Amino acid sequence: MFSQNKYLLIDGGFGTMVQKMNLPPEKTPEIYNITQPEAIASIHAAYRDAGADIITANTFGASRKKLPQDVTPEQIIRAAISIAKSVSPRYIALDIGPLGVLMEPVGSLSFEEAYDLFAEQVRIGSDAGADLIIIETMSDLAECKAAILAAKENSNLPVIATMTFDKSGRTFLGTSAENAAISLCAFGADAIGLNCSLGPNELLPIAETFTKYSTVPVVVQANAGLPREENGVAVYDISPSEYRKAAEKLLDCGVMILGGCCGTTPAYTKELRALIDSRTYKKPIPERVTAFTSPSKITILGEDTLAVIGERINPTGKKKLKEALRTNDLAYILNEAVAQEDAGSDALDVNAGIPDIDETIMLPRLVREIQKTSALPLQLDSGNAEALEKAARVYIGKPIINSVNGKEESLSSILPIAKKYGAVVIGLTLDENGIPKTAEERFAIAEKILSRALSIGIPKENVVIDCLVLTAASDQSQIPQTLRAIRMVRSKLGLKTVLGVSNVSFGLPCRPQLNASYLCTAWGAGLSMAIINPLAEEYQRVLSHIYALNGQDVGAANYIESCNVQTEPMAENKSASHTLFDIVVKGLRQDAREATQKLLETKTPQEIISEYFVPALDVVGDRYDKGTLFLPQLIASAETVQEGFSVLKASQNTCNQNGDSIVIATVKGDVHDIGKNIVRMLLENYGYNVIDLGKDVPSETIVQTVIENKIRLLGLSALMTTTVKAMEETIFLLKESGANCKVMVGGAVLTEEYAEKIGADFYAPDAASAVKIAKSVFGNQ
Ligand code: B1M
Repeated sequence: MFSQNKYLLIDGGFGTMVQKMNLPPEKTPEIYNITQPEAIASIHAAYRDAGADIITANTFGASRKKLPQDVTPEQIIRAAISIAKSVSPRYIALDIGPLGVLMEPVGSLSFEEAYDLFAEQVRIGSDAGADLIIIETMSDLAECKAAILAAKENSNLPVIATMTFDKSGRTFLGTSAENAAISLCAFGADAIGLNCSLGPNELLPIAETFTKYSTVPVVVQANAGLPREENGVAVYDISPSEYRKAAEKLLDCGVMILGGCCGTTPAYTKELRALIDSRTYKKPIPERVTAFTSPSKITILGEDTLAVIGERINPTGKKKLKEALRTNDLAYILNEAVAQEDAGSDALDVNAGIPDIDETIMLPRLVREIQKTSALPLQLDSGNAEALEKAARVYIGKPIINSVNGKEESLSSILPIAKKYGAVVIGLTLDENGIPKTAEERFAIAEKILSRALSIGIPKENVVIDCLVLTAASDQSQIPQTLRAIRMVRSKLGLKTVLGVSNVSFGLPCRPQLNASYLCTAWGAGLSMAIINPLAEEYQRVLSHIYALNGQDVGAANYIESCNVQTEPMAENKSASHTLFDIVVKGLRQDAREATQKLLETKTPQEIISEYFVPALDVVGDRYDKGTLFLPQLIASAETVQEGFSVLKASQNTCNQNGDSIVIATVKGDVHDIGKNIVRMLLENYGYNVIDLGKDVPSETIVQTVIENKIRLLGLSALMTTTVKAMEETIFLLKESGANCKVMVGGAVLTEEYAEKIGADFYAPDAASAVKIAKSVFGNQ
């Protein structure tokens, strides 16, 4: 369908059309497939008549997770495809939207659960006669990967995958456009792109990034401009002809498949039809880059740049790490991850290969845990194909696989995994005869690995060659051979290269200095990635020089700064110096309990909250606001506080209850409950009986609880400008009910004046003032 290299047109904003029809309300629009088939068919017919090649069946939310319990995906999807068929379009797409719950590590839905839900939709849709699958409006790379894999493994249909971006050019979970383009290609979609959120003008720069990097056709389904509210309904700010003008620029930059999203009626489709019929598609030539990604980070290897792969999560020669792997000491391993990230690594090597551990369980586990804490891309390091396959499957992003080699067994077992998961694969220049002595022989193995990779469809840029460092102590003549092999691989094959650098000095004195000099030399020969200990001071120094000279350190700013300050020697392992503040900022959940417990020896819980938890969360919130840290890290920090907080709670003496009851809740739409939980702890400490209704609590539930329990003091918390409205509504409802109950409100967005404006009786800027208010209300101060 996409290989014909011709423009294709998808229909437009289905929801917009449903709204216009004023149908009787339903829990989800997919139910209309059963209750209003004629109406749905008429929408499809209108888009078909306007010229759409692809009609999107009404299945966006048809997963078991989102549908009401009394209908099944089977009923909804079969009905939807049959309605779409009834208008005889050119192609019918099974539409798959997000599941509506966040996936691990940000939320609680596992990769396997998400996969199963998508697979069910795919099997039904494919069996019912869909011609293709559109996975759309995704903001989470993990969810997108689960959906694409489910589509590919459970059908033979072509798959379009599109994500949705905000004005910052990132998805809601922090994935940039270039990262999304490269990752979605790696996941194996047949066409990729963007939909929803913004209009075609605003999406143009993102589309340009997609066409720059995508190796498959690019799709754009923009909204009809930016929405504004008119009489409670969203209206969009550009007309069909303006949309066409903007879409022309999208086609100029190489977009092949156009369609519409919110606000685009058949009138827009008609304009797009006329536009694409007036042009011939010219396939853009993508920039073929060697890149690896995680949800919020991407590294693209340049011609002269050097990327650092932290080697400290590889147990070879590391007693403590071996012990940590044996005893499941994740805290130690995550600390290593964070320390290497802090030291400027671009990716982390992850290896779980010790004799008494099942790598097929441990490697995917480490991948999941490290991705919860570190934002860096990972290098999955194993010779065990099954372990690599399992780890690559759950990895969120485009990983590096370390490694394949020239042996037949390795080529036939590892390359298919690299192909399936779109990974960058490291090829070691050794084969059944061991490591060859000459550069020419190593080059020949590199050639063989590349040709085998190409033969199964791995693109050239995804192969990186390791020309292998031997130790100078055993054979000095081998050092120039490796460097020559690097030069040959770079110049003759045009491939990037990698080395485990530190091996060079084995058996010699002053190893760090020798390693650093060798790193410099290898970079000069064309090294692209160095697997090293990034915490070693000598490496740090040489890297700062390389970066200053090759422009990775723009304007040599970091280098100049480092020359101006008296630096302290780098500790071998920073983890020992982590304070509770650092632990929260870094989101090191596993360390929070011990650090909190230790602090309790010298500080009160209130001091720990105000000196460590709150300032650390402020730093995290500030970085989130500035876009230097993303939702997964925000969540990791919040969960770290919750861990520490549970220690504080357990440390509190059970108090005599004074009998006075207080209801507290975080209001509807708001899930921030750390502050409210602190207030609860302190109130309980002062003997109050606290009925904690939790977070995201509807006004009605709060008011009902107050009335039923004859409560005299209600405490409400809200942290977002958008949820203060729910607080106001709750107060209004409470006053209207005539309950004899005072209301105190708290939360970072509130002020004294605002609290008064929304009808609260008291404003509590912190937990201590909440206690003072309670004392004044109950007259026990
Ligand atoms: Co989010 N978040 N968050 N967040 N989060 C904020 C609030 C934000 C300011 C960050 C930022 O952009 N700089 C921003 C809100 C912007 C705004 O509206 N102005 C924001 C956003 C945008 C979001 C999301 C929309 C992000 C997204 O998904 N794209 C999302 C919203 C989800 C939702 O609620 N629908 C979201 C999600 C999350 C996490 C889940 C990751 C996590 C919350 C986990 C949890 O609470 N279980 C989280 C966190 C941790 C924060 C920050 C970093 C920290 C909040 C906090 O716990 N502070 C926050 C930035 C910041 O505030 N620095 C941020 C520490 C706490 C002790 O302070 O709650 O103020 P506070 O409580 C104090 C006082 O205010 C008072 O006493 C407490 C103790 O002294 N107080 C009361 C509070 N409640 C009281 C009630 C009382 C009395 C006193 O009576 C009952």
